[in-house]
Amino acid sequence: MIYEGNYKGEGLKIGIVVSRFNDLFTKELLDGALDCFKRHGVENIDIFKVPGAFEIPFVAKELAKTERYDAILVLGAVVRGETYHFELVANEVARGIAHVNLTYKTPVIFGVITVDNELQGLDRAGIKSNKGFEYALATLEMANLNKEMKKIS
Ligand code: INI
Repeated sequence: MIYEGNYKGEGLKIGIVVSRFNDLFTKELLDGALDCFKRHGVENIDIFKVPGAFEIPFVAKELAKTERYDAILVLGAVVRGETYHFELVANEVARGIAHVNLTYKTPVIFGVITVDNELQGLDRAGIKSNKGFEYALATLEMANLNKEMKKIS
């Protein structure tokens, strides 16, 4: 037997956590994700906005705890600067989301782009592709796979 999540969005409830820092990119990622969800029939979406990527894991954790969502998508953009702050934020958001994923029963999809400069950010958030759309597809897949897994558990 092979278990694989499909991309159907009908009936799913999705939570999105999106950070405002570098919103040139995060707004585009959010647009791409919403476009994907809409085209796949998702009607039930709650969006939670936070100041920066560092704040994302806290909100993702609170949402996961409720078990109200079929999946949670987190969106952020960390751009390498002159200082060590970049590494701290990038590492902590990844670590925090991994922790939420392994602690609660709701899949959390990691849609935080980490780039060296603004041009790389634009490539990922609109010019060449929109990673937000791709992350939303992964969110649908994990939401549906999790539903399948619940049936056999
Ligand atoms: N937040 C980001 O989302 N992206 C960044 O690139 C970034 N950098 O590099 O500083 C960033 N910093 C802010 C951080 O996420 C927190 O909001 C802040 O430290 C308050 O806790």
